Amino acid sequence: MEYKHHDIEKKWQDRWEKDGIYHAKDQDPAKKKDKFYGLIEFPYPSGEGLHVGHPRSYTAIDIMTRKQRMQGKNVLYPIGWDAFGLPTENFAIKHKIKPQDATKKNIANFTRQLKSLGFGFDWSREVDTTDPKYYKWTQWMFLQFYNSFFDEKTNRARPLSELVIPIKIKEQGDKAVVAYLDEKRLAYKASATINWCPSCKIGLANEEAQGGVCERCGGKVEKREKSQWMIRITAYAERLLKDLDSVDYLEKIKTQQKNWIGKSEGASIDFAVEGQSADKNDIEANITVFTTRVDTLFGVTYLVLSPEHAFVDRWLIDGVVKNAKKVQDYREAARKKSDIERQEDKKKTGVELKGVRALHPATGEHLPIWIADYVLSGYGTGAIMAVPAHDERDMEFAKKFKLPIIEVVSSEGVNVNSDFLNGLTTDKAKQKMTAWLKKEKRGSKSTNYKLRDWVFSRQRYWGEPIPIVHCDNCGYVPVPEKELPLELPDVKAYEPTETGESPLAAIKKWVDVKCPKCGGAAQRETDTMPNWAGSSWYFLRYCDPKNDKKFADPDKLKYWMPVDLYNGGMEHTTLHLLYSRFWYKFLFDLGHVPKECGAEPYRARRSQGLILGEGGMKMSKSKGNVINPDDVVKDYGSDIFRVYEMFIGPFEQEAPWDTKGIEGVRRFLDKVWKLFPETQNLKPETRIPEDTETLLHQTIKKVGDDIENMSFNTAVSALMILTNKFTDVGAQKVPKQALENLLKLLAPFAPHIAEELWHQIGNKESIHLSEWPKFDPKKISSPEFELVIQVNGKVRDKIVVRSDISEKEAKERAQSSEKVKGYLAGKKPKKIIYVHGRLVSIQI
Ligand code: ANZ
Ligand code: ZN
Repeated sequence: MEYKHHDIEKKWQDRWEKDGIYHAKDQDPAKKKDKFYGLIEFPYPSGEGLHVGHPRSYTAIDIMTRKQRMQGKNVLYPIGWDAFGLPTENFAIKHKIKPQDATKKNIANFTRQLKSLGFGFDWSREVDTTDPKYYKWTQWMFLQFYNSFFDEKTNRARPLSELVIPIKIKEQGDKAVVAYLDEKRLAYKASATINWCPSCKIGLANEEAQGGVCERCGGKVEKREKSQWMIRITAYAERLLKDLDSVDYLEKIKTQQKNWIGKSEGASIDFAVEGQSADKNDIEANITVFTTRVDTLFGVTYLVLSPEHAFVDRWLIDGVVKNAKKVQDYREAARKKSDIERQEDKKKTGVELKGVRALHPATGEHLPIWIADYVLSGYGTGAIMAVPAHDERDMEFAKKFKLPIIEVVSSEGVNVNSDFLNGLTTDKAKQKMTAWLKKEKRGSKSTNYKLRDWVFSRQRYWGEPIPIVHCDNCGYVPVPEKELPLELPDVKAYEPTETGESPLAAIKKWVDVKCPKCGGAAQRETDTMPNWAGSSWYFLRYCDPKNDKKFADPDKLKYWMPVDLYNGGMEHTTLHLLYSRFWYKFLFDLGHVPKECGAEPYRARRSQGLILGEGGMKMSKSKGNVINPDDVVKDYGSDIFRVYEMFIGPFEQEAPWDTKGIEGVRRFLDKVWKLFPETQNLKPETRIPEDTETLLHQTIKKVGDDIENMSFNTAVSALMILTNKFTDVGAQKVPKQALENLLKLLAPFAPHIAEELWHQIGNKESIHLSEWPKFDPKKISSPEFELVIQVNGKVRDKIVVRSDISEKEAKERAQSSEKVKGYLAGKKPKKIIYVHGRLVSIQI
């Protein structure tokens, strides 16, 4: 009989579903040891359908969870939909349909595709971020952020109701109290310079505008001032950084997160501004800079403010700047550039602010003040002290504008031209200068992070409505919890408005509401959440997906969390992975995630390499080299597809699609298939040839280890070698149990064919619930061997030694043999050679 995947794959998929063999069972948290929670990034159900990249990640974790299950673990391997987002909205606009309907259709298609691949997902726990029953909790969590503050003393979030309001503030009245509270909230509204994509008409977080281009459309991003909801992720910068030490992530993932958080230790220094107040305590009159090189203070020859710096506005208004027109033009030009362009531009630009000067805190010298776009407004204090001799950017700038350059660190690495710092090494100079600044009250130690607060507003339709109402009397008022979910209304048109407002803003009936607090006229917030919101906590919902009283039952969280293994794309390292760690820590702080779950959501994180098109080009519609999983399943079946995706190359590396490679896998599974039909009367008592038995045990060990190490391609090779061996020996000469072990090892990779053959040889239960084979270490390699000892080319003795004997020990043992001693007659050998695992040859 021929191997026909069509005949068996659908059959087993239906049977597995009917028997519910992949359903995870909630258990008592005390039994936590026996659980395994494997997670893949839930897909965005796009109109294009599944990409061949998706199954690479899903198959890998499918294999690992199947092995865990066979090793007796209670496995949770869930699936769901990260379904809000712009592509669906744009698709809906173009085809004049509702995003809701487009999403439904896309999910149905993805479901069909994923089911055809035989993944062991627990479909009973499916979640969908666009389902109001789900986003009710996303909105509830937003309100938790809104109603919390970060307690610097205990380094954790707490309910705003516990915040002590200073008497001074209370005395100023209600307005001051409200302002004080608003300043502390973890979700807050602020006018921020945001990355604005003029083509998508949407504000983007820094993470979504990397390289100065819009992550969604690839177009150029501009700067724009807009009032936005923000989430104070920066409060967690230190914990997000430090706790990386406690998790098992790929090293490159840790590095990327560390760089993104960008901790930088230095000092802030105040430079008084001449002509303004010279009072040292009047902070308003000081330009504060952030520097990592206080030791170079004597090398400062000018200051640079970012063009957006608030002082520039003030001086323009006060009329102190003599060249106002030039300054204004320059600011306008800077606004159009992205931060990346500003940093990377080698051609420095800038304008001196004529009419204001700063005073050097140590020498009292007058320093010119410039604005230049290489100084960013969002980092540090938005102002720098320029040390052209030792900072490359300042050097380029000083050369261009003919500003003085003073060397203060010699090539020997000690300070020069630096008064009381002369002769000190950089470290010592930093210490001394920091102490001096402190004593003079002109500066202090300071730590900066590159991480920015999370821009949480999107001016689009297809996202979770932000559950806030604005009332002229009461300010921002949360939608009462019992009114959640605040559902998206039906809209006629989904296009963003020309002004950049969300389409929701155009629905007066939805916008106008009564204020939940005072009952007066109020308006709903029309911005929606970014699609990173729903994905920040979905792994918690999987633990208890149908709960309508809580986002998840604490006992269920205690049992399942943390996720034991999370796999996903490298492109999500600084976005989703960081956001979700933060979101989790916040819920943890408030006690919504129980202590027993641990401070980190994911114990381990891995990442797959991209699958490229044939020849190694990135797959893309425009190149016409996209491989459609449906076609592969139709032509080859899902088992071959799965095995091929694992065999394509090392899991963490990119790999090009190769039709010849998939043919090779087809031959392999054909061989497995052929091994069985002639074995109707397999004899359990058959004695296995010794070398075949050794290979079997070696393969059990290797496949097991390889799966744990995610070295799937080498595991597949080992299975191929074992199959060839069994074929050569002939199935009749191999005991039934050995053949069963081959099937068990194959089952996680090719679940359908393994199940079919398993039943053909008489088993009744699913192979996926059978026990993972064990190897016998004694049978893997003989632990001893016979060491031959030659003297002048003639064999004089043979001794039995351990197989892991070292060269040194082998030579010593050879020389101390009684027989050999007779030939050596006390003479020192001229030469001794050791041939590993075989002989020692002595020359005298
Ligand atoms: C003087 C100096 C001398 C500096 C020197 C460096 C070398 P990281 O490590 O990235 O934190 N800087 C500070 N704020 C800035 C801003 N808003 N835009 C652009 N540059 C800014 O870098 C800190 C250094 O970057 C600071 O230390 C400052 O230049 C500059 F030999 O001060 B330094
Ligand atoms: Zn009100």
